[in-house]
Amino acid sequence: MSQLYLITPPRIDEGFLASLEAALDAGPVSALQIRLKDHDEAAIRRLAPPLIKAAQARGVAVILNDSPELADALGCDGVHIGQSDGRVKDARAIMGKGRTVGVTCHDSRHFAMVAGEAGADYVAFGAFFPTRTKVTEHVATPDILAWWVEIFELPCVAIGGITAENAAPLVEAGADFLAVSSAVWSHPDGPAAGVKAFGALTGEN
Ligand code: TZP
Ligand code: MG
Repeated sequence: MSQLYLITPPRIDEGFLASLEAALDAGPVSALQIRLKDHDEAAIRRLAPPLIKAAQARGVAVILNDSPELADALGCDGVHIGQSDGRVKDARAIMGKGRTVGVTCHDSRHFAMVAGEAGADYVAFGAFFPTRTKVTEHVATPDILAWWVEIFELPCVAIGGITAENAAPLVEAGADFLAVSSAVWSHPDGPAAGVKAFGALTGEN
């Protein structure tokens, strides 16, 4: 069993709050990553607070992508940093011990071990499947998850093109979290149906 970790679409408008609330109320969601790649910082500062409030009110941890400084300023529960977003140590200094620092590790065992050693709270591997949400530079396979969970206690996140239909091998390999964007927001029957579709994989049903 894995937990669902939602990622916002890269571009949103004010109407996204209703979609988010519908998704969060549809089934178990453990974390929300605010990843607004198509917006500048001023827009993120304007768009993020209602999303953060809605998620935190439901006990969902809010992780901001890219910037520990902004994550802290906005009152997020954590930050997700890429390999070029600075060091885990610096993110930790800003976020403190009580909040989450997650690290993108692509398909690299080396990056994951370095992140774990530096004190990350989770490592993220991907992309497992073709995705239109991010340009794919690295492709991961489920064996990296199986290797990680065999050796380390630190949670691992699977990311990239994950749908309710293709996720089973990732769950079987031991992914602690399935990080999902378009399979929820672009589900033909809407975001609530998108979350419900993951029910059997995430413990609901
Ligand atoms: N990192 C690797 S793939 C990806 C990110 C942020 C996008 C995930 O979105 P989707 O729509 O679930 O493929
Ligand atoms: Mg980044």
